Amino acid sequence: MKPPENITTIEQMEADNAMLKQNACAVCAETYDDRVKAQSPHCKFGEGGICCKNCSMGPCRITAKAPRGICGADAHAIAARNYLRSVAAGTSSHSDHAREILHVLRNASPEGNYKIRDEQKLLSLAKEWEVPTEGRDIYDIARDVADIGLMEFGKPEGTQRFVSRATPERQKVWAEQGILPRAIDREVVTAMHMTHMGNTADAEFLVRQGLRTSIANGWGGSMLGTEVTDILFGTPTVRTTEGNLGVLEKDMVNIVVHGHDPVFSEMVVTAAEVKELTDYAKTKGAKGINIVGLCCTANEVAMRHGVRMAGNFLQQENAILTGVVEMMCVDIQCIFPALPQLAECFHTKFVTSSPIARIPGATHIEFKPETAFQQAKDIVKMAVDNYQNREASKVCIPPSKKNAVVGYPTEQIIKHLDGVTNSHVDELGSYKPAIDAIKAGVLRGAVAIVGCNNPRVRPDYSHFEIMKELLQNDILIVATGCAAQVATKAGLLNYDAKYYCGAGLRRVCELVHIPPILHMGACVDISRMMLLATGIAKDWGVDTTQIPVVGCAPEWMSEKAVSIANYVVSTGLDVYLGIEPQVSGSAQMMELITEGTRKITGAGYIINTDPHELVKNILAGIEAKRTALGI
Ligand code: CUV
Ligand code: SF4
Repeated sequence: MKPPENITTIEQMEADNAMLKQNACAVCAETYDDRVKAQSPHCKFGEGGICCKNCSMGPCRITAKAPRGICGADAHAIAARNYLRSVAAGTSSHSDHAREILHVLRNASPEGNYKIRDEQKLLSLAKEWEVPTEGRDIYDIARDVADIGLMEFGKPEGTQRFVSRATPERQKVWAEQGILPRAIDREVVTAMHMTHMGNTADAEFLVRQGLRTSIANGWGGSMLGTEVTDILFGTPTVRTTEGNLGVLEKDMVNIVVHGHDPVFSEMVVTAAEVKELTDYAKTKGAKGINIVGLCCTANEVAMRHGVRMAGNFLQQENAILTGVVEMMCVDIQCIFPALPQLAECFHTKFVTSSPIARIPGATHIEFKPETAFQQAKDIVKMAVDNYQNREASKVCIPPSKKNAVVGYPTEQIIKHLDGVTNSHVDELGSYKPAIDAIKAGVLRGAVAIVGCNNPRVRPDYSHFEIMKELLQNDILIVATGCAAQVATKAGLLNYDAKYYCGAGLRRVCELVHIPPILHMGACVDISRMMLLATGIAKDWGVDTTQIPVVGCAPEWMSEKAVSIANYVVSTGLDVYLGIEPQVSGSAQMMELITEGTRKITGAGYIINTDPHELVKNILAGIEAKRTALGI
C-alpha cells in the first residue's frame, strides 16, 4: 500500500528546500547552510564544553597537556559550569516570556486591548491559589492572580507553587534531594553565582543546581506562561489547519509572524481580519491578507485560530526566499539575526517588536500592550502597502502543504478519552482509558517529541524517522515546538497518519478519533506534557518515573531545550537526545547527565545521534518500564 496523499516524504521536503536554495543563489543571498560550511569544523573545545572564559585570566582550554585552567578548574568543573549557564539562560527565556504575559494579564480590562478569554481557567487557578472569587469582578480576580504569579519570580521565601501539582512521590524526591525550586529569579541568579570564577568546582553540585533551576522553568515559568496564555487567549481546542511553505499565497498579502510571545502575534492576527484592512488590500490588487506562522508562534496561533503554519526553525530563511512575503514580524527567541539582510534581497519588510530582541537592519516598532491593536493595524497596513513592491521574477513558492489537526492541551486529550460525544471538559475527566490501553498492551506507551531542527544532522530527517518508527510500534506521540511542525509538514498530524501505525495504535486512534501524533503546542507548553504525564501517573497510582512515557528531542539546539531536558528528567522521565549536549570533554559530566541524575530524580539522558538507533533505545526503555510495572 502506498502512503496516502496527505503524507509526504523527507525527499519531497528536501526538494522544496533545494528549489529555494536556487532562489537564494539567484539573488546572491547567503543562507544557514553556507554559514554551516564556513563554521566547519566546529571548535573542539566548545563542542566538548571545555573552554572557560568566566574570568579574564582566561580563556582557558583543557587539553591533555593543560588539564586545568589557570585557577585550577578542571574539565569537569568547566563543562558543568557551562552546562548550568545554559540551563539558566533557557529558564530565563521561558520565564521572562511568561512574566511579560503576566503583566498583560495584570492590566487586562474589558475596554482594553487584552481581555479574559477563558474565565473558567482563571477561576480554577484562583481557587488553586486561594484567591477569593465570590461575587468579584473577573478582572479584579485576574489582577490578584497575576500579582501572585509575578511573585513567583522574586518571592523572598517558599518554593514554586505549581510543584504541588506533581505526584506526591515527585514532590518528596525534590524535597529530599534539595532541588525544590525557590523563586524563579533566585534559581537563575544562584546558577550564575555558582558558576562565577572561584565558586563551585564540583560538577555534581552544578548538575543539581541545573535540575533545580530547570524545575523553576517547567513547574514555574513555563507553566505560568501556558496557564496565563490560555486565560488571555483561550485554551486551545481541536481544529484543522495546514502547514508548510505552500500556505504562502501568490495573490495575497503574506505576513509571517515569527517568534514566541502570543501577546504580539494574537494582535497581528486580529488586525489582519479587520475589514477595513482586507478591503484596503483589495484596492492594492491583492485578494486579501494571508497571515501565517513560523516557529513556536505558529503553534500558538494555529492552536487558537487555525492560522496556517509556514514551517519550523530552519525554514525561517526559506519563507523569505519564496519572494512573496510582504512582511515578517518577529517578537522574541529563535529568530536568525541573518533575516534583515536576507529580506533586503527581496521586497520583504522585516519588523522587530521587542526591546529585548533588537536586530541590526530591522525596522523596529516597539510593541506596547496599551497601544497594541492600533500598532498591529499599522503593521498590517505597512505590509499591504508593500504588496506592490513584490518582484514577479523572484517568486518561487514550493507547492507543498499538508492538512494538520492541532490543539490537544490536556483538557482536550481527557475529553477525547472520555468519548467524543461527551462534550464537557472538567476536572472529573480521567486518563483511565489510556492507562487501560497501555496496560492491555494495545498501546505500548507514549513519547513526547519536542524541540528544534538542527543542521548538525540531516534537518527534519531524525524527527521524521523517529516518528514513523514509533507509530509503527504502537507508541502514541505528543509533540510541541518545531517537532510538531515536522509532523505537520510531513502530514503526520492528520487522521491519515494511521497508515503508519501498528494495529493497536490504529485502533485507539479510530476509537477516540485522534491523529496518532497529538499537537500540544509551543515549547512553553511542554509544561502541559508534564501535567499529562503527572495525570497519567496519578490515575495509575504510581510516580511519573514509573510510567512508560518518555521525552525525545531528536534535533534540539537552543538553551531553552537544555533547560527543558533537565526539567523533564527532574520530573522522572527519561530524555532521548539525538544531539549530544556540549559536555563531552568531561567524562564525569557525561556520566552525570546519563547516569548520575538517575540517583537524584530516577531519570537521565540517553544519547544517540543515529535516529534508528535512538528509536531502538526508546523502545527498549519503554519495554523496561512496562516490565517493571508487571505489564
Ligand atoms: Ni520554542 S526552541 S527552534 S521555536 S523548538 Fe523551534 Fe520552539 Fe526550538 Fe525555537
Ligand atoms: Fe580560566 Fe579559571 Fe578563569 Fe575559567 S575561571 S577562565 S578556568 S582561570
